Amino acid sequence: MTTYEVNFDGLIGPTHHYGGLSKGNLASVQHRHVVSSPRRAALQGLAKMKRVADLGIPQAFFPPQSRPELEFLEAHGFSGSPAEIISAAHTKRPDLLSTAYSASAMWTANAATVSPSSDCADGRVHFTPANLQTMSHRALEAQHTTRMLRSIFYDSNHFMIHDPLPAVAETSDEGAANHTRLCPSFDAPGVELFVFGRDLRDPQQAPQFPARQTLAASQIIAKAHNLDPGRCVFARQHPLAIDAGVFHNDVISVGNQSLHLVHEFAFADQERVLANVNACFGPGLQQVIVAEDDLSLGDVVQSYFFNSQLISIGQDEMLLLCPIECSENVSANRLVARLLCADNPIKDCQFVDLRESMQNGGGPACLRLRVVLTDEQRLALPASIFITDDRYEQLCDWVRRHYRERLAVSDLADASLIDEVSVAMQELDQMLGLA
Ligand code: SUG
Repeated sequence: MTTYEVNFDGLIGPTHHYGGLSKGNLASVQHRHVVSSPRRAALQGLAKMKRVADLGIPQAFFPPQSRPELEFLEAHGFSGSPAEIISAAHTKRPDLLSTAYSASAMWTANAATVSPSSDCADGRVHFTPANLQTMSHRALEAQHTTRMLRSIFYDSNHFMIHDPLPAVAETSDEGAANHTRLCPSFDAPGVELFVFGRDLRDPQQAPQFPARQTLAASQIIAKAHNLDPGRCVFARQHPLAIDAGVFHNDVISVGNQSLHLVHEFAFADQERVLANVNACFGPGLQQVIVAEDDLSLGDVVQSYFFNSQLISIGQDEMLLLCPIECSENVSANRLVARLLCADNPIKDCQFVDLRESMQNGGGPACLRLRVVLTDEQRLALPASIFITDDRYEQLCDWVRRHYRERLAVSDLADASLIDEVSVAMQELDQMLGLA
């Protein structure tokens, strides 16, 4: 039985724009109200998916969520026809209109925490959809994500989709972006590293920027997934990192199989954390620590080096799929060159242009949810969500026909956008034939 990792990327939605909605995410704040290009964004995302698929690695996607979320606006007191709601929200609360129109479900690393069947006592793949309760535009995703996961991973012999944790401060959860799995091979039991920013029982050194994940949330998920407690490590994010703009752990460390790349300031109490991970893993784990002198926290956030995808391309061979910004950052570029020459499994590095997503703080790794599957589990999924040459062409064509080239925040007031999006989504539903 073959076991491998499948990347599920978020297909970037037609209302991608720069709302400046995420405090603590420097790119989001810096690009507030810049004019976006939904079409370019989606084509960039699709090109990344195609690049991975062309490596022979199974690549799938999740459809975008339908926007605007009119119920959210109604809950804020707006009423009438959709056009009336949009117009009134635009006049009185443009921030809420931007929230209701956010395409943030594209960052599927925040869709759920996933534990493969070899880690879970009942032999099923477990998913806990993230409640994303810290940011109101992201909290809108959780219910829809749960329904979508249940429709794609519908076979309960293989998959267990839990409910999201209660959307309250105590159980604040952002999914796989704060979860790393290390394993000797994909079919072997792994070590699951859960990273949190806040422990409500120990509020020392709270960062100024929001710490989006709580320890309690990570602990509940580990338990619900039936993980072996001897193979789970819980680590607190370094508050300095959060305040430098590292709002998720996948902006400051990345792991794949037996390789873990970690910045010096990824975790508070870092030595102990890495020693614990090493002890749980057993022999064979390679931990590469990147020093602040080699890549400063400022460059970590500017280049998004750690948000590269670290992809297995053969026995003990990996490819680093970096955001193009790494090639433009002197320190990140030097680091990549050094890693390629050093004794580790990274054999190749490629750069990918995802600037539209990056300007909202979403790099290559943010755009994908990793799911380790056996052949049998993969066969239990709808074939229509996998990227083949034909599907890629079909989706690019769909994007070119339905997405706007430019979208300013003021364009969200244009009532015809609702119909445009709805027509596009109906056609996509038909193409995919999902329940
Ligand atoms: O949650 N940006 C997202 C970026 C998520 C990146 N994901 C990972 N690191 N895995 C966020 O902050 C910006 C939306 C706006 O401002 O319009 C935004 O939501």
